[in-house]
Amino acid sequence: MKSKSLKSLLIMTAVVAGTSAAFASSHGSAPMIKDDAKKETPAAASSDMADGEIRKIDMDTKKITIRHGEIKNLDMPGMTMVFQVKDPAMLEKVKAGDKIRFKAEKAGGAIVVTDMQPAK
Ligand SMILES: [Cu+2]
Repeated sequence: MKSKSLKSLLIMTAVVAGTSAAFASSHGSAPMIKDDAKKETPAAASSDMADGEIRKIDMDTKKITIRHGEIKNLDMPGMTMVFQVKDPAMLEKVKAGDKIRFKAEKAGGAIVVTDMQPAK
């Protein structure tokens, strides 16, 4: 389990690096300007909630695949990835395709969704 988590982290790092390179070459400076504007926005109470769209829910392994926007507290850009959940009951309230706002934290080498609510 531990080595698998590490491998996921390495893959994620590679994806992040690849994404940055792609932006630099094909999108010019537009994404960078957008990032800067976001950082200057005063932080609201909900600023550590990330936007996401559920792609897949696996009740057997208690894991959820989310295509998510930037997760500021994890310093993570938008991507699609698998999360563990703090409470399996969270998975019963949502379904694939749902738009959500959620909070994720690093816990024991994994990234765990600790809070999730429907996006308005
Ligand atoms: Cu991610």
